[in-house]
Amino acid sequence: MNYFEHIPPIGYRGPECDEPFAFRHYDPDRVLDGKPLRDHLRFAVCYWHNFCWEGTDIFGEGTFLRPWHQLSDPMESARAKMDAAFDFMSLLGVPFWTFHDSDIAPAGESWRATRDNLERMVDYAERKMADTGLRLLWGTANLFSHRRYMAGAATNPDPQVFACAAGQIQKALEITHRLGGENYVMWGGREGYETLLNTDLRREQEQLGRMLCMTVDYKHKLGFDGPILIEPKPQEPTKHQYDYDVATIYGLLTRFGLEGEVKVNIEVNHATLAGHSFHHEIAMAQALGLFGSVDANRGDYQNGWDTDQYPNSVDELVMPCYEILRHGGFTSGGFNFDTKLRRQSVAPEDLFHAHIGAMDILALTWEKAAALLASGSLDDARTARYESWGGELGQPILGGDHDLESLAAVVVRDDLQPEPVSGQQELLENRVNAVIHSR
Ligand code: XUL
Ligand code: CO
Repeated sequence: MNYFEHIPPIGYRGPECDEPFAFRHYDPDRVLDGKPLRDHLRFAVCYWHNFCWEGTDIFGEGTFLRPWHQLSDPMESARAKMDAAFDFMSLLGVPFWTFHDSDIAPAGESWRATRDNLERMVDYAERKMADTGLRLLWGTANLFSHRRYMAGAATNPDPQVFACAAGQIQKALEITHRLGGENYVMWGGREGYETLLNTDLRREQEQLGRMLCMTVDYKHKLGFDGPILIEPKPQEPTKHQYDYDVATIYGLLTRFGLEGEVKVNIEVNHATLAGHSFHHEIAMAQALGLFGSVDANRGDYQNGWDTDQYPNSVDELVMPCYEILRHGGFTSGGFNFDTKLRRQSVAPEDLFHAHIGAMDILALTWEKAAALLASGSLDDARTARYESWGGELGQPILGGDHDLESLAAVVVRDDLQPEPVSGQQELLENRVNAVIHSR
């Protein structure tokens, strides 16, 4: 079966090209600041939305009718799905992929059978990765789809469910390590509550802390040197999720002594669901030393849920990209497209149009963000704004040489009457727009 037989490999053809199966901005070999764009952007295709999801929604059946979903033998179907996935990713020319354990292998009658199926599919993936050169950005365990996890995985009231989740994490981390994964992701879609009427908040958060500590311990035992990344999301599917946003995760990590061990995977549409901008979440993660990776997508301004659409706006992405670049760019992370087609986009070609557009927009944005950084205009303004903290009043305050009484004495002695200074927001917005709209 060759589902994408009629599609050519996607290459860079330049901004004037109007051929749909080509990149207009993403030239993977173009060197920017000594590094090819491929290594700056570190694009990854996600397995679940593209190859597992059948185009269902809560009211409607699957619309995609992918051939690998029509096969009756589950392992044959898993192999056909993996063939299609690797064909797609090779034609698209992304360097990385991402998956959940249950995306790549079917569950068996017992845990032993499930783990055997997974092992066989990992063997298959290992060969495909060697043949195509594709690498694994991250792996993860699906601890939210099966009905046993309806009341949480780590935060479940039943310790047997906690144990099942631990077993899945153990195996998923082991196979991520075996496949050379660069990170391991934990998204806690069911780690939260539907109602406080039946929930012991303190206990559930302690259970979550225990699972995180066990995961970090096992990572060290395995010798896996990539970071564990928690992916914040405030709600959906659960009414309230404990990994609400970056700042909340920081609180959990310090509570359980895991600072320095765990970072974050920030998803655009999760940031906006939390009432933040994507820029805010990136900046907060950088400020707290937690930045790891990005699930690149976008929401819909009219909908209050996670629509997981493909990124398509330079204006919306330029400041987040600038924020990533300002702190040195990606290390182990990258841009993973945690994105799904609209349900009416039933043609195989639609998977290409979606990813080509997203990769082009991010490549263009990255160049604009690099130009903004190189111009120094925002950094200069920011440095100037805080300059007096380096002076004779600011230094001793920060150094701990003052207390409230000594500062009160300084205020009275020098009769301090500080003059407000312009924050220059509009000027700075104009500077950003000048870079976005320059040729
Ligand atoms: C759900 C979501 C997940 C994680 C991995 O909103 O983003 O797909 O990225 O479990
Ligand atoms: Co995600």
